[in-house]
Amino acid sequence: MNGKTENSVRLFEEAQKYIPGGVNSPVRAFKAVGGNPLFIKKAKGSKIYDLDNKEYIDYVGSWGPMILGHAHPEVLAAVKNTAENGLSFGASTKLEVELAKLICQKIPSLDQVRLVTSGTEATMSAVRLARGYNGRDKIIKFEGCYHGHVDSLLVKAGSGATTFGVPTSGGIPNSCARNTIALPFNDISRVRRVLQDNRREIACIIIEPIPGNMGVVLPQKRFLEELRELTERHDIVLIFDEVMSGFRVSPGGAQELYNIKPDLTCLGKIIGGGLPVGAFGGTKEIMHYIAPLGPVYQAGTLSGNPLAVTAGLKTLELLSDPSIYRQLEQKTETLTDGLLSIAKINGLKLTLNKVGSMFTLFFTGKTVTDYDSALTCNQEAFAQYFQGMLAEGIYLPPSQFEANFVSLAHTDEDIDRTLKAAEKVFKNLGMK
Ligand code: KE4
Repeated sequence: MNGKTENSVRLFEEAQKYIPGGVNSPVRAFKAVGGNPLFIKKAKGSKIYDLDNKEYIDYVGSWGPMILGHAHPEVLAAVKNTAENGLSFGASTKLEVELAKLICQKIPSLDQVRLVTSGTEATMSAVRLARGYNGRDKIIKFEGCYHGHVDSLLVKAGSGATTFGVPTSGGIPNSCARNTIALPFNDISRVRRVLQDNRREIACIIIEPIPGNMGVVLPQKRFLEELRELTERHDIVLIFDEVMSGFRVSPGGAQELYNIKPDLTCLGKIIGGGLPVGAFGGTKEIMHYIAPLGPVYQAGTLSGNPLAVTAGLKTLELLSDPSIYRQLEQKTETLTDGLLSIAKINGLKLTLNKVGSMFTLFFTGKTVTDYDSALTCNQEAFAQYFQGMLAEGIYLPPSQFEANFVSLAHTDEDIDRTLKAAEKVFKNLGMK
């Protein structure tokens, strides 16, 4: 046992008595990388601290929300202030109107948004809305994309589903899965063929415009534009799942970066600033199909919760200086350029994909443009890399099929320390 994490080891044993697998979300279990998951006591800026007070430079960032860094003083102060007035009312508040308005101002494709409490709720509701809007049943998603644990979307899904080799989850009735068509990302000819064969049967196409859940993969030239052209031609609702990329890759998300206007957008993570907020939104024409205006039901006890909305509002306000995204990109570029050159010096053939401040280092010499190429990675080598970096005080996502996140709080010194750790780890790996 690594003496340094004995309190985490002990608590993990206790946790497994009361929580399946000892975790409340599978990817936290370290199953893909081995060893004992860490239990975190606190976090500040770019650092997290485990129960044994060991400090780590954190590149998980709660899987995306902590773009400003952990425990930002202004976010904490705003949440504490709101908490003084009560936690939840089950009635509307001014705060949720302010957040909805700010999101619509930042993302021009949104006339309206509905706030929910997770990315899963956002994507589940968006798919139901698309089906209710055009009365069709079938949906298209892309292999390796993960849209939360929604029955109809847990087909060839990425993130934890791929990490544990169950891209299509148990417990999903055939009647549900058979309406979901999973196609290779970046393959527009396959999309074209499927639309020909399923004329007027496809309700929506849902996509992570920049997938982060098979690791980070970039859309190839014109893929997204052609997808938009095809969905317009076939009257199919195009849903951008920007739960991860929204407010991460640019102030207006991937749709701003690639200048595409989807019909619906799903958001989460950063818009909650670390507290539970998701959202789905789009054109008034479609959004007016949602209850209480229209026939598509959707609801939530804690939707628009004042505390969560406060954390999201303050986070988005602090992100409103566009120069922030250039700073994030520069930090990420220094780190990723360094990782690749150290890997090369040690004879490691690795591929790195990045957009803005999210990136993935793939343990394969192939370029990674879709799910199949991502699956060529050497997961054993990745696990050794993960554990080696952890021993050096660097906390990475515990799966090859996830994104790393750089925050505004990551300093040049953090990046230097990370690259020094990589020098040691890659040297050992290179000798194997
Ligand atoms: P949540 O229900 O976990 O808030 O969001 C689901 C979701 C939807 N869409 C995208 C593009 C996502 O990345 C996610 C969730 N991301 C994972 C990490 N890849 C959350 C981490 C976890 O499952 O514990």
